[in-house]
Amino acid sequence: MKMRSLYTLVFFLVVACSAEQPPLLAEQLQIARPLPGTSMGAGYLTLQNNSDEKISITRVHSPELESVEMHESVLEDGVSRMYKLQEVVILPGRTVRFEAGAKHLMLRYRATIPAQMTLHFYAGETLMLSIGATFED
Ligand SMILES: [Cu+2]
Repeated sequence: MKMRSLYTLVFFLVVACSAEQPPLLAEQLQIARPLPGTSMGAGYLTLQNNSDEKISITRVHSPELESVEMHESVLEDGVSRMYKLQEVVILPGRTVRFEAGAKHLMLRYRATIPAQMTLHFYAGETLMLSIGATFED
């Protein structure tokens, strides 16, 4: 995947919780444009748990996209496969990195690629984090 086509900018961070310090922070968001002829692209970021309780992300949703899944790439007998994750647990004070070849967001686009998108991270029914992204070019 070319780095040139793989870039986004975070333009806002909103936390749904009323806590003074956001329990969950996102950093280093990078979203790959879908490969030509496909509707799928990967998303990478770091999630940091600033709270003193574990956070279990069970769902990611974007109104602008067809679907978002949490995936993990695993090397099995020399072949890279990816699996859907039902949850990603972030322990208190720790970070979880979504990156190439490991955990990642799998974004399924609609026919039109949006210039901007929002991603909502849920722990059960609780909205933990909303981030917005826009393609830079
Ligand atoms: Cu995937």
